[in-house]
Amino acid sequence: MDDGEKKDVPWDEGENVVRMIQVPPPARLVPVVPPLAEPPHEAETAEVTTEPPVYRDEDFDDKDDEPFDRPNAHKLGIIGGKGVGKTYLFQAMFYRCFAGEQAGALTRYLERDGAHLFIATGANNQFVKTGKARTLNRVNFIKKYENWERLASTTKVVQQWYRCRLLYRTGLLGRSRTAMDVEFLDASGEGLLELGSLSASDREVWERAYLDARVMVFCLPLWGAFPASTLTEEDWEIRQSLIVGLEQVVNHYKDMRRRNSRTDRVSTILALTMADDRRSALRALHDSWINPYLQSPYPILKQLRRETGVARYIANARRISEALHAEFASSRAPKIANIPGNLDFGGGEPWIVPMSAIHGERLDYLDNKYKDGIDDPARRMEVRDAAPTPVHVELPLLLALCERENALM
Ligand SMILES: Nc1nc2c(ncn2[C@@H]2O[C@H](COP(=O)(O)OP(=O)(O)OP(=O)(O)O)[C@@H](O)[C@H]2O)c(=O)[nH]1
Ligand SMILES: [Mg+2]
Repeated sequence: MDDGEKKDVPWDEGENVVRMIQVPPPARLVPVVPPLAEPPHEAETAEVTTEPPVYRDEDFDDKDDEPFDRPNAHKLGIIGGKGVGKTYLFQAMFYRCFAGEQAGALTRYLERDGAHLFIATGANNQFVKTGKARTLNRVNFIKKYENWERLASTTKVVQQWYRCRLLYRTGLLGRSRTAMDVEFLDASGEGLLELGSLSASDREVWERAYLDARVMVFCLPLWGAFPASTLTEEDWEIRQSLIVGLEQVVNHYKDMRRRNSRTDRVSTILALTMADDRRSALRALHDSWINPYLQSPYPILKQLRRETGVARYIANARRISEALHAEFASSRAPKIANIPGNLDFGGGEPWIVPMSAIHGERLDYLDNKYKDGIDDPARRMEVRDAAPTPVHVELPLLLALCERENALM
């Protein structure tokens, strides 16, 4: 039986859940982003063979000696099983914050040039000791993402530790300046997070990365939770492994807290990644919450900059989250219905946020069209001026900010 097959919830009935993003954009702003190319007929999810990120000297802006560990860093953990979109999500988050003016709902808070990126260099080759922080060249960091190059799956040996420092304004008049350091371990789903059993050193890395995180983002592709009935046999199998992977990751997280007798409250976000993917059954959600943003992001980003924009955005996000809670609760499959309840670590049930880091069909289309790879001049021409559009990836950062300032949540 098709255990996960769902009828769409009536997203647009009653109160108009996402009225804000359905407002037609002003005509003159529409051409800013070229329309997305037609998807290929057979969208393949290519096996990733690209090189892992190896940072060279030119990737660093300077060689400062700042320690990576800062006692008042606000830790945000992003975890999930293999291939759920963690690496893309972090890239997309940074891309969205890079220019404060284009940071959507974060624009109101972010300083101009308010997003900075550091990488831990490790100490004595011990990954668990993060050592010094080196400033990363931000333009190089997002280069592959911006050029639609497929990012490699994160293996255990290429895991990296990042810190994204967001300088922002607080206070009634926005005159106080402060910083939030978001730490992110780009961990390997296969090599660390969803391992069947963890070694002592794996546990150390887990604890170092996630024990003190105030906000935890658990990733699961939207289509994995709510698959369309047209899924292929292969996709059904992948879907099963996505759900097994999430359960494993949550078990490790719970064990870690138990081992360390931690009962402190952690806010959780269930990131339903890849919400642009057609394999999801929730087409109305896609059409109202993802697609308008994907098609013309700039008018929406502009609306979100306003104070009323932020409040409405959070209100809309809350309604989407509530509707998805109802959707999970009504699933016929216990393994799906149980997911939100499994993510309550004293901070209440999670916010559920469908998001898209990159338009997957276009990524597949470019891979299929340019077999000669990324250096094909025609490909370069095609991707120039048509960078990916991250959709709602800034919400976890906004929620983390609210959490830190005890506001809005
Ligand atoms: N449609 C769509 N596909 C995505 C998106 N993000 C990632 N993907 C696809 O999912 C694949 C895996 O994404 P990653 O970000 O590498 O996944 P990960 O969670 O880091 O996986 P590991 O590094 O193996 O733990 C990518 O190669 C893309 O094909 C998205 O927002 N939309
Ligand atoms: Mg990865």
